[in-house]
Amino acid sequence: MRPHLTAALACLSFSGIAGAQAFSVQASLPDEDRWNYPFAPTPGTELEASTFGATLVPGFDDYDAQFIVGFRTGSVVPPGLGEDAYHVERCVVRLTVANDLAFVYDPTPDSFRTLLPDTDPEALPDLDPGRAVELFGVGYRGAFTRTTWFETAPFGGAPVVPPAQGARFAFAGVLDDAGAPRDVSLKVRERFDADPYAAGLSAVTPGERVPAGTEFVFEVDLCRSGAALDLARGLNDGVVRFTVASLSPATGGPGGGGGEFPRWVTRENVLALPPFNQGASIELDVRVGPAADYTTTSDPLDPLYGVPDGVVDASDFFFYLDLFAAGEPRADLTGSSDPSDPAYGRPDCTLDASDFFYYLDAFVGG
Ligand SMILES: [Ca+2]
Ligand SMILES: [Ca+2]
Ligand SMILES: [Ca+2]
Repeated sequence: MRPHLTAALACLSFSGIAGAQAFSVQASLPDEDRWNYPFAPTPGTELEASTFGATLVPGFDDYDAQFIVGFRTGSVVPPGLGEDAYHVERCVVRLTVANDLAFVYDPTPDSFRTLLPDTDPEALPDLDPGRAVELFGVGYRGAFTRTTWFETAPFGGAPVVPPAQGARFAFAGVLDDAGAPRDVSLKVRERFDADPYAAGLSAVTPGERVPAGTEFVFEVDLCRSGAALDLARGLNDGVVRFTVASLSPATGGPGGGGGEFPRWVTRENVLALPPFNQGASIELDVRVGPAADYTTTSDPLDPLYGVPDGVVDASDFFFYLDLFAAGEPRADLTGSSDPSDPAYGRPDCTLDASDFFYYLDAFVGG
């Protein structure tokens, strides 16, 4: 059976797709970072970027001060192969806190209900002190797209409510089930819970104040809020970006005035350089090419075992069977076996029969 399958599939070649392999993006500094705040005096070149909320304040977004970090990936991961060609298997972003003991560590995002006034019938108490630092994607509006936006781009267009509500050209976003970006900047007023791609975790004890120099680690949940698709689109365009945001309380005034909110080290800060290396960093592993391509060889002793080669053949099929049988997260390829379902082809962190049938479809279709 096996030799026959090998022969039958030898004609399935994808040698026309350049760079169909696995890649690891590692950057200790972003290529762009920006304090994405309507009143930033020198947007894109600040030495620190704060994140805080203007929750329920008319004229401002709930996530008022956001921080965008971006990494150019085109020199490592070949761009332009189509979003379906990028199978992200891991993505971790790290940031470092610049201010000392200014805010309280909360590792878990709070419901929007905890930010409503007590008199609101939907209000809930915040049972853990502080507000989480959340990692979202970036959505674009107005004149900008992922490929045209830049670090020092203008903040936004005409506000929905002056001076700054609903105006930003690049906003904290998630992807909905259909893959369309949704602005989460006004989530409290719009009354929904936006699932971030990740919540920032640190070594600080929850509820304690965070010392300067503390690292926050964001392990992207690829099954959440369209994160995998968003990253695939970014890799296709040669740049991946994230919005860091927190609904930390601010007391008003320029730059948030006072308040219990974090400030982050930007790439322009001397602390971002060696030996400190406190700028935003990324580690991203991606398999590029046909979804069904996992390996070059079926020989576990060959160094190319588990290295995709752009060719889909029987060795890939048996490799996938092993992954699937072992319950490996890498075998999770879809949330549905129905091609008309938006979850088709998008990992859902559940390994079941639909993944296996998806693999079969991908294998037959290349
Ligand atoms: Ca909390
Ligand atoms: Ca292969
Ligand atoms: Ca699945």
